[in-house]
Amino acid sequence: RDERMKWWREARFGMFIHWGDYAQWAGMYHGHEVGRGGEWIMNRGKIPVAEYQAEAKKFNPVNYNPDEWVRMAKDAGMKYIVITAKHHDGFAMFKSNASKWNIADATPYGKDVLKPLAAACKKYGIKLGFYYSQAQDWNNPGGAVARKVTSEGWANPDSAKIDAYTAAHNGHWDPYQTTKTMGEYIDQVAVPQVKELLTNYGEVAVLWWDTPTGMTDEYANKLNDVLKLQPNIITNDRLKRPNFPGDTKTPEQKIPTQAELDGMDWETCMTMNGTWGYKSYDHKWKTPETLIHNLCDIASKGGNYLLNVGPDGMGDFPKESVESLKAMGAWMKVNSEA
Ligand code: JFZ
Repeated sequence: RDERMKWWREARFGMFIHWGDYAQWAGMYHGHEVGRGGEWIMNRGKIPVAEYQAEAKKFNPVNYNPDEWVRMAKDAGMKYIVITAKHHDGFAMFKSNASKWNIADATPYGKDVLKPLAAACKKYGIKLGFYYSQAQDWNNPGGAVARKVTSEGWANPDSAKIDAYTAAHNGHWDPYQTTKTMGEYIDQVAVPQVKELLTNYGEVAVLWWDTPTGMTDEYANKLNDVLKLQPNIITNDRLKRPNFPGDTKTPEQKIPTQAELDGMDWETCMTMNGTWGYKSYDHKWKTPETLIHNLCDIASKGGNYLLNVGPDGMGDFPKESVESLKAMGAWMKVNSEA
């Protein structure tokens, strides 16, 4: 284990990338600003499956330049990247044979974006990891939905009806979502897709699970077994609690105090503004000074800082993120030995 964790413990600083078809919605639905993370828009807006999938026919991020993305990470002093291979909306950012709901088959862009990212990471010596939403999936039938009601999103005129439906259907809001069981979803989509991710992209350094809604030990074991395809992979504590602690703890949006540390490896993930996935109107940007301060605080306590970028629907990093990454890189150059 110590051997496997070595690079990660020395890394200190990585880039989280939340990018999916939700980026082109940019936090807006029918002219309404939808609350919370931009990557949650389908759930918060209770957007019907057919409508959400139709919009993907416009997702065409022609500005996507993985070489530039990896260079920005490297110049900032980051040692690894973790990208959302599939977030809760179930949209695979890779060519998948397990579901047509993927960037190669469902969009005019028509290409796997992880392949060229893996190549760029290899070129620049940056480790690559995949975030994979194993339980929640709002478009592949049988996937789970965290039980949240629509009133937290926007004032949908049908919210009373929608709330009643979701309460009766484990959070699902579209009948299509429950046309399969979660067991079928795990066997037909989640397990095959994780196999694809751990087979087709060379070395995968990290598998970052998230929100274990509805997970059973049986499902978790099936997914955990797939990790054997990458013997050196590092995984987090969100596959299923408490029986699958993984290698790393994942405090979110906060830095533990010295007293809270318990000897486990940990990684604070954090947004630069107030959202993981791109929102056009979120301007709550942390200053570069705050970000540098956070990095020092985390490094001094022995943790890692996984700092998020939410590229937009064209494939560009927000300009504020680019500026902050530059500022952090300049500071790193002066203040680190490596
Ligand atoms: C999850 C996702 O729902 C979210 O969209 C994003 O990807 C984030 C990194 O992870 O959100 C969470 C998960 C766990 C906690 C809070 C938000 N938590 O443990 O406090």
